[in-house]
Amino acid sequence: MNKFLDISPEVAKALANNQPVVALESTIISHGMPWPQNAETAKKVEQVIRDNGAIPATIAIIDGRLKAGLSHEEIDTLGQAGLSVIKCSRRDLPFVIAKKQHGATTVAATMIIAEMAGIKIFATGGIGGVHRGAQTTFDISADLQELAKTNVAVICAGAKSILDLALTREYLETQGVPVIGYNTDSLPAFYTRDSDHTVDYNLTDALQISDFLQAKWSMSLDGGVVIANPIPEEYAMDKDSIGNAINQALKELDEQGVGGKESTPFLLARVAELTGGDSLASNIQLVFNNARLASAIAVEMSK
Ligand code: PSU
Ligand code: MN
Repeated sequence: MNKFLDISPEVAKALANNQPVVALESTIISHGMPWPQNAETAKKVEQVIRDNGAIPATIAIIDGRLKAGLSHEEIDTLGQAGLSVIKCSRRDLPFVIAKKQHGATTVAATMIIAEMAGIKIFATGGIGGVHRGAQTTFDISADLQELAKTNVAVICAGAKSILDLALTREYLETQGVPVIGYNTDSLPAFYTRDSDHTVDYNLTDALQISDFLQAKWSMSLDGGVVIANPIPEEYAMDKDSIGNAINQALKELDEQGVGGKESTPFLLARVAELTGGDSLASNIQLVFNNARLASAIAVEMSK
């Protein structure tokens, strides 16, 4: 095992007994939602995973240690610290480890640590992708490169249309990353159940998804899989109002010259503010929904 990694006793025991385990990220806690809803959601999502027969492993960096499995106190620490915690993608991990700091892991960094720990299934809200205007800014999330090489399946509600979804699809295709729709032919766009884009394959139950993952990794076709699960109908948002909020947030991003790793948190926060509490409630529900599907897949994988 990696010398910087701590697997919690509960997660270690589950992995040793081939019981289902679902990884969770921590940038969604520190940078994706406001305190205290962020920590409350992080704890509730762990409970949803337990209720669905799997063991949760929230992943983060605490005092320079890679953690697979956090205590409630550690979740509170990250939630309360919010944006002051270092948002860690692949390139940030060595710094935070060497400096013995706390770090909140993005989809990319969570995949890296999940793979180190031996966890194959990871539930989150939305993945990073190719940003609008990437033709000139080159702003492409490191999540996509991680999906190209690290063997972890990411169950998400698609990607927000703060991104260029068409370019994100093209990038994933080039990198050989399959995009599975769970009971949908359309790529979900986080707050809305569909978009103008398709998925590669529509699979309709956890067993089919498990068979797909086993086939991919048995052939040593390295890399991740995006499993896109539409937000439940009753929490889906109106396309126009969410579209307007996203356009406004993108305009402010441009005006204020925000770039680099700050872009995504800036856009997430502005969209949440502009849509009021509605989008936060939807965001929380779609994470629970993804945790349920991820648990069902992890249960099938462990059979
Ligand atoms: N998209 C969301 N919610 C999030 C994120 C993205 O709808 O919380 C977070 C995830 O942690 C994701 C990261 O991995 O932002 C991507 O950041 P960047 O674009 O800087 O790679
Ligand atoms: Mn970026």
